[in-house]
Amino acid sequence: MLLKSAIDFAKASGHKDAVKRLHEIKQHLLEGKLLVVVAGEAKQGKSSLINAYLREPGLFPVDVDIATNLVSTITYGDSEKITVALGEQGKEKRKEISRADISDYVTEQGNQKNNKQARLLEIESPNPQLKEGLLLVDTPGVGSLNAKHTDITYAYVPSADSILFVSDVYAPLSTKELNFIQQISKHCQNFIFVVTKADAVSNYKEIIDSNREKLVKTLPDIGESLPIVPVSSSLSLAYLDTEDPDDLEDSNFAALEQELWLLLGQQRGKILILRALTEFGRLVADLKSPLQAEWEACQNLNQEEKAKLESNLRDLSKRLKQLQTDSAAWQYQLNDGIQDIKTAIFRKFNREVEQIKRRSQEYMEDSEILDAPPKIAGLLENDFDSMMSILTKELSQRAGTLHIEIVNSTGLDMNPLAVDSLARINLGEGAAQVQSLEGLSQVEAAETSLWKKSIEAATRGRFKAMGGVAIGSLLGGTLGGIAGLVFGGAGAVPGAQLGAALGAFLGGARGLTDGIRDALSHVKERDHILTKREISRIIHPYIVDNHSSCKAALEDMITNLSKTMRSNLHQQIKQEKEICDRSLSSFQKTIKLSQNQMTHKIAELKGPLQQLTSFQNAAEQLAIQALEEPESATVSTSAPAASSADAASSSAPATPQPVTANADYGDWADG
Ligand SMILES: Nc1nc2c(ncn2[C@@H]2O[C@H](COP(=O)(O)OP(=O)(O)OP(=O)(O)O)[C@@H](O)[C@H]2O)c(=O)[nH]1
Ligand SMILES: [Mg+2]
Repeated sequence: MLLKSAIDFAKASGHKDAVKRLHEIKQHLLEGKLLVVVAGEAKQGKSSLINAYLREPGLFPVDVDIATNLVSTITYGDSEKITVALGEQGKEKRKEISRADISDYVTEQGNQKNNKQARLLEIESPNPQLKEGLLLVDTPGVGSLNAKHTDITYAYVPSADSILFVSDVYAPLSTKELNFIQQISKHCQNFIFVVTKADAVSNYKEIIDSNREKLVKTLPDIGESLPIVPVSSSLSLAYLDTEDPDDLEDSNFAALEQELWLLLGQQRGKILILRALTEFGRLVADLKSPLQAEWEACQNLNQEEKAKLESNLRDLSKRLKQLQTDSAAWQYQLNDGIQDIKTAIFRKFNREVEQIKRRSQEYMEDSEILDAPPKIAGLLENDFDSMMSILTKELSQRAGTLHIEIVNSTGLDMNPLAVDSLARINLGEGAAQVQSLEGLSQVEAAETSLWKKSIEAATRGRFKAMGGVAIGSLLGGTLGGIAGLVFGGAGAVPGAQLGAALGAFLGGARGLTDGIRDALSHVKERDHILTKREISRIIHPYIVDNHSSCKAALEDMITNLSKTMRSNLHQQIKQEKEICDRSLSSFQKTIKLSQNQMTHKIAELKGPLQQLTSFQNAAEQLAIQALEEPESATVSTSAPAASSADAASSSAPATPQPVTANADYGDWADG
């Protein structure tokens, strides 16, 4: 609604640029992908779960034998389009394939040991279940034959908005699964535990209780409250044929969807909305500023007052001009900030590498590994991948914070959502009531409650999803980076860029691991002491090489980050200066008008200013609402009985409202 009114307003007043920007904001909001990664051991029913969720039997190949051997993603598109990325990292080619060909690439049967050199399968589909912006990722079973693809899984996990961890009713979570859960919980804690194949046993309560107990031990802080949802994909798919409401109800998919949207709505949905609101607020402020200047010029001011206003505007323009020079203080602040980030990141990096070294010693004490030395390659690879994901995420978060600090201390970006003194004109009570134009020249950041709250939220990491790293452009992803996303534009860039860099790094690191895996497979079975010595001889140079390639990758990332941030800030200053200059020139023109013309002008300006002010107020209200909403909701571990009657009685089960149209935020983006 709000966006639609704003678009109408901009159209009516002939602001073509603004109409375009508003459409972009709407588009961003609609395109904001919610990334859901489906992970778990082999054969637990991950692909079946996605098929059932999408109500598309057989879309992702399912088998009693190891099936999925490639990471696959699916997201909304106007028509179905299936693409595989083939070949080496960085040099991969994209090939469009048909649905019938999917299993030739994605399954172990069709593509043994991945001899087709596929890296990723991407599907765009007009499936209505995806329309709200979900991007689902099907992954090969963790620890399956295909350790090679864990890198891509790992690249998705840190930016996941939710991880559906899948295990079946036949056995409680194993140690291996719990280890993996613990590993990924460092990157993302937005878990939903899905216990599949609920139809296969008469009572799965024991399994759920046992899983709960184990989760509490593994993740003491959050284990108690994490949702565990039993489902049956088979029943959900059977319903498509039988149309028997009992099947649908017993599948418990309604509960799963509800749990999922609850989580997504709390996390990313909030950020998407805040970002859109911020972009919106900025645009409205841009439109308003020149009108505001004209309005002021028409007021009954004496010469002195007029001169003061004009000189305030000139001063602001001058200050912005100064900010464009190399000697501006923010340039130093940026350099220093980057230096601090670098120090902190490398300190952590060194600690982590030491830990990996220690862990490698521990691995060699493990008889399971001594019996099968190549296993250590996978473990170390995961350790390095995991470290890099963590560091990149931290880098992205710190960059976001630095960006906010700079913007704040230069007073660059007066929070466009803030109703500053400039906006506080009482249009209702006539021209004389107008407050001063000081606002225009106040470069201090507006210290409104919202602004403070936003910064607090950003720096305290209130949004768990913030600072995530997307695999980004590397895999042609639609995901943007997340750091500083709340503040839109600039802050979002480092995240995406870092994501791409991380993806490239993880791809490159594979070569190293393959090398030692081969060498390790030649370690002869001898007594443990000799085996250990030999493994040690092989992995030592591997660790050294990995250490230096990680270091180089981090250095590159930081250098690029600094460049991007600098150019973003320049861009922002330039924009603000343009607006300031436009305001100045409208002021100067208007002030020369005759009394009669001014009366006209005031009548002309009143409507638009009122409209724009109400847009600002509405946007601020929505943003406050989004920020204040309680972060956590109690989450149930409901049994199938929880599924709603609606879901059972209609052919399309009731899906909780998608975040973009969440009732809590109103339908401001509709239309
Ligand atoms: N009874 C029953 N069987 C299921 C259900 N979901 C999956 N299965 C079966 O479990 C087996 C594995 O299912 P998949 O969906 O291929 O499992 P996956 O986790 O994707 O397997 P990988 O890709 O090999 O890791 C298949 O034989 C499925 O038919 C379910 O809800 N009920
Ligand atoms: Mg599968």
